[in-house]
Amino acid sequence: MDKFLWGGATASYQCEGAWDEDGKVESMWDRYLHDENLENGDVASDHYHRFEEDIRMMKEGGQNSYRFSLSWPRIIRNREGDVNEKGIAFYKKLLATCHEYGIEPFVTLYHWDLPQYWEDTGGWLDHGVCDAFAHFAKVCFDNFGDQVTYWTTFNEPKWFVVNGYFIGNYPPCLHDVQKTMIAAYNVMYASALGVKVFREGGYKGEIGVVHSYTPIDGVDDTIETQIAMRNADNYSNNWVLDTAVLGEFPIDLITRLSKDYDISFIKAEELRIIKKFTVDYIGLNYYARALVKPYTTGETQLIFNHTGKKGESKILIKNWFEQVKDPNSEFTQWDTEIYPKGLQDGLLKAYKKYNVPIYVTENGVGVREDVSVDQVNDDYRISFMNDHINALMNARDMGADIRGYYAWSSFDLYSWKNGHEKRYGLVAVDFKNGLVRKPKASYYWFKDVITSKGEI
Ligand code: BGP
Repeated sequence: MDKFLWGGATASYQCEGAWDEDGKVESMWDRYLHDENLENGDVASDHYHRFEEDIRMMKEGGQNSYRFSLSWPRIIRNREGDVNEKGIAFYKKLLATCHEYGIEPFVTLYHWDLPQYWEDTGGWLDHGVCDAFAHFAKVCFDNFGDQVTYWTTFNEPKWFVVNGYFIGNYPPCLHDVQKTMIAAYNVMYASALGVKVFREGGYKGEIGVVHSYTPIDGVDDTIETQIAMRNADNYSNNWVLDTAVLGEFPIDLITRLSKDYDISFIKAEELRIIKKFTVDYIGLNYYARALVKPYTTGETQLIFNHTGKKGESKILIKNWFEQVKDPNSEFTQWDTEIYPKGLQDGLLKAYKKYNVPIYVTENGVGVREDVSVDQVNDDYRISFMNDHINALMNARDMGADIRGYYAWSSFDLYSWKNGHEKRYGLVAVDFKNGLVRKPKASYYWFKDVITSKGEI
């Protein structure tokens, strides 16, 4: 058995900065945040220039892996698919540095920074983007295939599709069920195309998908609640995981949607590709579960907390489900429930259903922190990670094939729409003071955990 992967995760837009350097073109997030005059990732953690220091700190922190994403607009210059050689050179250098320090790269192709030249014609609503993604994937496999063993097609299809097209808090900021369905379909088809290119090219290694996993619990065991739970599971999990692993969209979900919406965009020949090219593993990002109950009387209300003022979030979908708060649970300033047991239950459930290796590809807690001190004493993060790592180990002891754990995030970085003050890092980045890096207490604690558990 390969070694257990221990590390941290990041994403290109959230940490690299250098937003227009060395031939990188605009991404949809560059355009959106600039146009809206919101805090952006133009500089972020400046990982583009400081990756050597960041990777060295990973090594010194006992980690053996680093999960990060490649920026499509840094690698492909235009709709014709021309390659930016400077972008390729950057990632080759980054990957070589990982290997120099004995850090196994775990590489995501798409972590939300779609090139603006695709967003201009509808982004994930434009079916042409699927083949463009396959081309981008091939360029990456061809150029980095000898440096990478672990590939991920997409980070969290559910999160960027639902937030972008249904809730409307991420670009392109739509509230449109029909468009949400089309974007979701195109993303899952593009993911299968990525797997197809990988298999047909005979590249070495494994390819998977990373999902924002929300295990579902119900408030009681009535049949109405069980229906609400199934609805919530279809909304949150099944359309990504069933499709990527089993090769099928959940048929009850499609049947239900087909009553009110047009599903003629689903093509038989594309369903055959989805069925044939399934993933080797799943990456599960776990922040919290959802506790749900039926919701039949009021209107749909979707409110996402981007301010860090407790109590703002709402997910109520008419005739589907309502997400409620467990009065016995603790919640973060951003309304995320702290519920480690959900990770244990969720891993066991996912392994039983899908029977493929699982990596916990993100887990962490976002808080405001004063990073001007010599060392941030983030005991809340230590306790959060400790409880979640124990939950992972329990699931593993109970038979689930779990092969890695990644803290979100390796170091402080930009948080989508929240700016830089919602911090998750094991290493503090002082954004107001020269981007100086300082390990937090959790970094040293994590090192001890890795050393004591070893290559389990
Ligand atoms: C996941 C994303 C990450 C990261 C994390 C924390 O959904 O994959 O990119 O941002 O969540 O979320 P946030 O920054 O919104 O608090």
